[in-house]
Formats: sequence, structure tokens, C-alpha cells
Amino acid sequence: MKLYTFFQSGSAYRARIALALKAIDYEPVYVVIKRGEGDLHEPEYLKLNPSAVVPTLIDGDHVLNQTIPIMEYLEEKHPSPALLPKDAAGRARVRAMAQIMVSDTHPLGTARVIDYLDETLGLEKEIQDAWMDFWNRRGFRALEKMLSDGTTPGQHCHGNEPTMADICLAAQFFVTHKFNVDLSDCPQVNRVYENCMKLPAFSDTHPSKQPDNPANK
Ligand SMILES: N[C@@H](CCC(=O)N[C@@H](CS)C(=O)NCC(=O)O)C(=O)O
Repeated sequence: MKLYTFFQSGSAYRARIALALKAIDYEPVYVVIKRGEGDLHEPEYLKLNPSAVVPTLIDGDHVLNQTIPIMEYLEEKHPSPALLPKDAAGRARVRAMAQIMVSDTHPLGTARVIDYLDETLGLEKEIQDAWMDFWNRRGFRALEKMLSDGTTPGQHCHGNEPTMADICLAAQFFVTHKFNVDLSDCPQVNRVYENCMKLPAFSDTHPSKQPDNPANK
């Protein structure tokens, strides 16, 4: 397998964690997200990922986009260890938590959205920061409520094993931290994040450890 990845991308981090949890070997292809330029808008990359985003996973002849379907694909092809619970209601709960992060929260803070706020709407940095703060806190507060509902206690979002929900929580936590958003009023989120980071699949794949991070070059 090949993974098109960028160290600072929360989405690529999700894919890296999922591959690491399932102990799947892959070849990383490092691309760069940079305003107004970069590999993602090159015609060759657009053929692989028409949205011009990372990650893209290549498995033989299959080109996979979007981290939720990528995680579902890995889950179906490599069922163990499972990233989803065995029961339908549990799977729905885990997917809901993952979607709060991936669909409701992450897109509002992507480079393309921030570029639009900045360049097209001309919003000041202070307003952009308020935007990031508002949407991230809203997403994490919803997650905090779900984690506090007492349905499936444990070290992770749904019991004691990491699931897709933990992957999405940890990756978005990284993004939120990068933008200095205060999540101190979300104790369950912080607790689960700390538990995730005790696992090598989460800590070894962290943006700070990536070979394409300039700090590691
Ligand atoms: N929903 C997509 C999101 C992909 C995405 O937005 N990736 C970001 C990096 S975290 C990106 O490539 N951004 C480039 C841009 O916004 O121009 C997924 O889960 O794969």
C-alpha cells in the first residue's frame, strides 16, 4: 500500500493511526499543503484525489479517498484488531463520534477554508482564530457529552479498546491544539486523548514524529 501523507494534516494522521493499529505496512508518499501551490493541485495528484486533499491510500489498483471510507475499507479487509464494536448499536455510536469530528468539525478548519476566510473574505487573524475556536469547541463539547453518557465506560471512546472514534478524536485534538483552542472544559476528551497517546499506534504516527516534519530533517 501507498499513503499520500503530510505531517501536519489531521486527516492523514487518522489514516496513519488506522494503518498502525492494524499493523499494515505501507510506503509513505510525502506531499505538501501550501497556500496557492503544492503537490495537491498537480494534475497527476488530482487524478488520484479530485478534492485535492490528503490522504489518498493506494492498495494495488484501488485508489481510496476520504478517511472514513479508508478506515472502513481497512476494517473490512483486515478485521483484526477491530476498529468497530461487534454490536450494531455500538458501531452506530462509534461512527457518530467519528462523524462529529470528521464531518462536523474538521472541515471548518481546513487550509482551504481558512484561506477563503483570509484571502476572499479578508477576515482578520483575530476573527479567523475566533472561528477556529468556536467550531472546534462546539464539536468537542458534543463529543464530551457522548463520552459522559455512561453507556460504555472505559479507557477509550467506547470501552477499553481504541476504535475509529478514538482515531478521529486524537487527530482532531492535534489540530485543535495547533490552533491553541482551549479544551480544558472537556475532561473526558482529555482523558481519552491521554490514553490514546500511550499507544504506539497513536504516538509513533503523530505529526511531530513524521520524517517530512521540518523539525526532523
Ligand atoms: N474529509 C476528508 C478531509 C481531507 C482534508 O481536508 N485534508 C486536509 C488536510 S487535514 C487537506 O488536504 N487540506 C488541503 C486544503 O484544505 O487545501 C478526509 O477525511 O479525508
